[in-house]
Amino acid sequence: MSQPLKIGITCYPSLGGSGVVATELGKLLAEKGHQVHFIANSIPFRLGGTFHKNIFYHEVEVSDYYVFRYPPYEMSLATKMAQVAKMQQLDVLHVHYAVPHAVCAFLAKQMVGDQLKVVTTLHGTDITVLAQDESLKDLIRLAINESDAVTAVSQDLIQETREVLDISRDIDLTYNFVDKRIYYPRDISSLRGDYAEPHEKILMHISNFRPVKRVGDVVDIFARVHEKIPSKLLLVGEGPELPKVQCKIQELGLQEKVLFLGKQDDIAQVISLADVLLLPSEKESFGLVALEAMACGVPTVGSIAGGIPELVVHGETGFLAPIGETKRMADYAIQLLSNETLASTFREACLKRACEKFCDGLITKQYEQIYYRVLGRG
Ligand code: GMT
Repeated sequence: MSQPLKIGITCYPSLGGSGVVATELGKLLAEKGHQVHFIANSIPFRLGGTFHKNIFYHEVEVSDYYVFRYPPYEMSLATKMAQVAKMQQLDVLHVHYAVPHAVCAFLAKQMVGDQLKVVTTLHGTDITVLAQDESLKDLIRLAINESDAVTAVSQDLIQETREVLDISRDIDLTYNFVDKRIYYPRDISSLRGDYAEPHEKILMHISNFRPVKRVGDVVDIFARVHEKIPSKLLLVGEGPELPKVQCKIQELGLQEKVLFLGKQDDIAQVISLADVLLLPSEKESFGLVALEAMACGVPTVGSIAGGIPELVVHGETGFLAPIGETKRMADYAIQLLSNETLASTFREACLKRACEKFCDGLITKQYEQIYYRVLGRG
């Protein structure tokens, strides 16, 4: 390996795809011998309580000085980034999300000096939601333009970033990835009976139940599938749309057929229970959950939105239809669930694609190359 680096990572530490990607990347970099310093407001959940060699955690504490109407989190974060960078002599600060993390990294760099290189990874919401707000646009553009390198998790997100923010700089494509030691088809034989009868198929949806996930469509798709195929729907996660979804399930009389599993940590185990994953999102910059499913041999039926088509190959590792076309999605799911040969072909294709295109080793190496490049050691 080239010289080990000292890398600071800032991400949203709670449950969510960007936090998962950032934390798993940090763990893999640490395993490769780099020193990784997480700078966040709480310990990233994927670090758990276990000890990891080469991983350090620096907590951001927000000042509650009485003249502040709102606690100035961003100032505290920028200051902490600069302190850690100076104290630990960080080479690179890798921030996930432009707002507020890349903005804070920009400030930290002003305090530390140009030797600190900033790499920003765009995960979606900062472009697809926040950059639509005119009052934030200039700030997001500044944070992106001032980063030493910018990466985005799909080609679609790169294009949207260029269009929405009128940005012309280079943006590297760094897809989401899965650790193949964790994401593989798990043996669920002793567990499956707790969720479905032997003759029933299992459809699954996993998300944060935000409107953008269109969980109502998940229920519509399931209602149609259930008319033709004995099946259960497992809903994993929690979020603002959950009460509405519960009402819809009651109205359709499907309450015996839909199980709510709440938030789950061991997604590989849970996802291995599924015959099909449903992801009919309105927007989805990549769709990490569909990759997690793919790596466990589970095909996705979903929408042609954002980066999903870059991940799911229509007719090979899943089926895709335009956003909101729940009948078509249901027909695709029925096709998969009623044909064992087709299901097993898709399963094999899923395992192959996840391993070849989105494995941890490949993507970690891409990030390392970007770090060395911005440091002039590429
Ligand atoms: O899916 C979410 O809403 C969570 C969000 C996040 O901030 O963690 O996920 C985003 O980043 C993930 C990791 O890059 C992507 O796989 C998700 O597609 C993306 N979510 C959206 O674009 C809605």
